[in-house]
Amino acid sequence: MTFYVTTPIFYVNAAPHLGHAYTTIAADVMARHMRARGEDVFFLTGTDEHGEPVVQAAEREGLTPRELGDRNAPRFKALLEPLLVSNDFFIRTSDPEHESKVQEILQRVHDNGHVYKGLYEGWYCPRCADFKTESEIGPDNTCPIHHIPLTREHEENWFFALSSFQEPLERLFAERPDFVRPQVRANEAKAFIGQGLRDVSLTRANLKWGVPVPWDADQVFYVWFDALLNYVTALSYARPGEDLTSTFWPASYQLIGKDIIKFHAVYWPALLIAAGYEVPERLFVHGYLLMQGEKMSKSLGNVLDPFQVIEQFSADALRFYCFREVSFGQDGSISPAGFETRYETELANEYGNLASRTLSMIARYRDGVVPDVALDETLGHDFFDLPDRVAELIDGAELTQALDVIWERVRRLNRYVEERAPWQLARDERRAGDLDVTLRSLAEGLRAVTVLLAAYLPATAEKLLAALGERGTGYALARYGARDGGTAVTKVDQLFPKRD
Ligand code: ME8
Repeated sequence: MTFYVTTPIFYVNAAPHLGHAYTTIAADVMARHMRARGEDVFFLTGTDEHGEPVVQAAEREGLTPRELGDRNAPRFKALLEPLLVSNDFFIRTSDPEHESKVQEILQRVHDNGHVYKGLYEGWYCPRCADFKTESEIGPDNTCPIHHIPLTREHEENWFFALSSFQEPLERLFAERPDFVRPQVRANEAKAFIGQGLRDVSLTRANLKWGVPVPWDADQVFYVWFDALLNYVTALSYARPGEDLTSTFWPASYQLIGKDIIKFHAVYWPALLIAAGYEVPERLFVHGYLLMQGEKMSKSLGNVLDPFQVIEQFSADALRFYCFREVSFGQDGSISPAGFETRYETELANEYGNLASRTLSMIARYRDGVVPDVALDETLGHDFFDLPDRVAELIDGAELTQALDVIWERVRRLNRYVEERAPWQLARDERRAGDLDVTLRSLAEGLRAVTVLLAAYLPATAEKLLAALGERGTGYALARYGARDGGTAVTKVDQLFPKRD
């Protein structure tokens, strides 16, 4: 089975912030989890380099848009390794292969009869690169997202006949209730469609920075159509000499923030149908990371620098915090103080201590070898459906709930240590058998949760699984009881050291 997951491609008008890292980590958690389940995974992320958002930022900095892209795209790319993101490809929409594929696909949309010349007259937000409909205009003709005045546009463009997809889109949402998740976002998209779709500019006349329109040398494609197509074009050139389109399209999951739902839930499926492609299987729309109650965004300036957070707390801690603190799908506030608390109470005290106590007790009481005895079935009862439950939640992109059910088991193991008090059993020779069962059961439970946590905490899991004498990370190892006893284990250094 194949699994194709994507993030939005981010504008290169500024450096990446934690909001961008958030979607990328989410996609990475899904990609890692699916790889462990044995799926053939392709994971795409990248940068959006055309359109006004980039042109205007470049002007402000006294650079050409290409120079700005060449400066900022590497900053987005450079974030991936420290974040432990395992993407298979990084697309830039300035790649010549992308540009020529966009031309080929949109020429087909034109030839299929979905494009005509017309006059655009209306309101436009240059930060969103969005032609706003009446219902999307804020007070005094401002952008409700960026709070800047909208510009009045009057342009002769080539139009995409979006209105002719009214019925196919209504059918798509009716037949596939899971196409857009969570439900509230599907309802939003349906409401937008329900107002009646209007045709939309496919090209721009007053802009030079974009993919040239093959049938009209005076125009470039409107940035959103060029950008959306990245999800398809990347597959045609990500692996030199191979075209992965038939293997991975339609995408299994496209993850986006709620700011760009109209483009992905309305324009995108219509464009795909017009071009003769299947629509993605699922679109998951997450909420905003908020700082001091406001969306974290470069225009508001309330951003956290992910590089700094990684340096301070580690990539694993950041990855964990994002999904533990904010319910994936909803808006949620984050703060440096919140990081601190979760790091100490959950990662260091609950998980880190569980790991170090378990391994050091096996070292001290059983010379570092997991006793080869039967498992404690009572504990097994709390673990038996765990891998299936987590898989089911991740299949629904419920990344916070999946982490919650794993964490409940981390806490269960800590309670088990307290209940069994191995240090007391160790004092009584007659209880040696009980101590054996306890230690083996703890080692099994610890490995099971760690295999499941590997998607969230890849560096920690790698260290801990090595200490548990485990070489694989396959999903079968998430089952309590998957391994016999007799394995040699080693102690670990503190997994989450105290910070100054
Ligand atoms: O919209 N909380 O790019 P962009 C959560 N280029 N997620 C956030 C966030 C926050 N505070 N801030 C940003 C564009 N994001 C287009 C996309 S796709 C074909 C083209 C994340 O740089 C979230 O995923 O403005 C959001 O949708 C995306 O960054 C917007 O990035």
